[in-house]
Amino acid sequence: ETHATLILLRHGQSVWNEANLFTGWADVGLTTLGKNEAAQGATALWREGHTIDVAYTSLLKRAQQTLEIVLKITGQEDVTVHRNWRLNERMYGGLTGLNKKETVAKYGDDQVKQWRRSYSLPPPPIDTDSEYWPGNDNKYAHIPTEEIPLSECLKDTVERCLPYWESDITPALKRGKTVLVAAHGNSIRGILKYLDGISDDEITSLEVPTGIPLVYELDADLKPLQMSGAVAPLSGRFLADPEALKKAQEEVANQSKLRYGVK
Ligand code: DG2
Repeated sequence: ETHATLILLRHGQSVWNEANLFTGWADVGLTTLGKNEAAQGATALWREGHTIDVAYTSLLKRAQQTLEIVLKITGQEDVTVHRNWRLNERMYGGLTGLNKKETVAKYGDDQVKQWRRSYSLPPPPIDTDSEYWPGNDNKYAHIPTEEIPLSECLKDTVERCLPYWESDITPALKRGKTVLVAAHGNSIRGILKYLDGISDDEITSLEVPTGIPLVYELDADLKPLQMSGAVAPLSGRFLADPEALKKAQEEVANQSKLRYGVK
């Protein structure tokens, strides 16, 4: 029996998604397409009649903008929004700002696939002199320096995400609330790995497209219920038709395949 509802939403296309750059903690806004994706996601949620009780997002504006669009379009601007760095995208280290395909041309397909999708192999560390090192950004002035990552693999992302999940998101779900989390490709992959108990190996091929809400129904122990229309290994359901979903997921994977597209 459904006790609580969890909605996970990756932000719409960002300026750096469009340019095909590794983004991580770089703080870039949405493109016009990205805003439209957020609006479409909102419409899909509205059609299903979801009433959001509380929302969580990262400290990055692409996720915050997406959340704002969703709350506005669904007429729920009054919902309380909690922002926390622990929901940020995986920190992409020394790859931040590099073009994904140029990086493949330089280091090869396998290496870049490892950097993007391996569970426990982090990308090279960022230089602390870099404008992209979060320690140089006042937004993170409240975080002890030793907790600010120089680079993260998905495992690192899960490890810094889960304490917030436990302390702030779990209590709302335990109280039977409908919770919306507007976050990022890899922070959401981390949450999904934990929620659905996905193996280190299987998580490498799971892609989260931009702007498509993913709905989970949880029981009183916060175990996910198997939803109809869910695609393994997930027990929750993306609000998109299966073909469109598959295409959107393939596009994410293809961002680092040289033979696809121009960017
Ligand atoms: C993307 C994900 O993050 O990239 O950091 O480049 O969800 O914030 O757009 P997002 C980035 P990939 O791991 O899919 O390459």
